[in-house]
Amino acid sequence: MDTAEIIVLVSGVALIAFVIWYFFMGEGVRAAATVGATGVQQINVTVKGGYTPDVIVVKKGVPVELDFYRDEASTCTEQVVFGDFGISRMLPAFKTTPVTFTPERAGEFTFTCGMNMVRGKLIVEE
Ligand SMILES: [Cu+2]
Repeated sequence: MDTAEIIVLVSGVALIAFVIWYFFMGEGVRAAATVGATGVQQINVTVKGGYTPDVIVVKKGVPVELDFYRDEASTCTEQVVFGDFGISRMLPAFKTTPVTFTPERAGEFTFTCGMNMVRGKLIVEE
């Protein structure tokens, strides 16, 4: 093989890897909150260039505690906003910040960073 063939081969493999990553990761990570002994639906969310999980399923009328661990110092994600719930919180880097509220209506709600760039979805079920 000469250099040109190697370059073609390497970029082909990289493209395939990207396509696989795109289709599997593009769907996002979905998680349901678990109800603890205190009756609160708790879930841990890692903040690093996005939210993991980025689709969170909770039940209506039950208090929710989302514990955001911000695993980066990039200013993009320093704030999380739940517009539909009138909530906005600063997330200090490398710390866990709890966001608590009780969803009183079912539906799909978007939460974002302060610039509306990084997004996640909260699904409230009946
Ligand atoms: Cu941002």
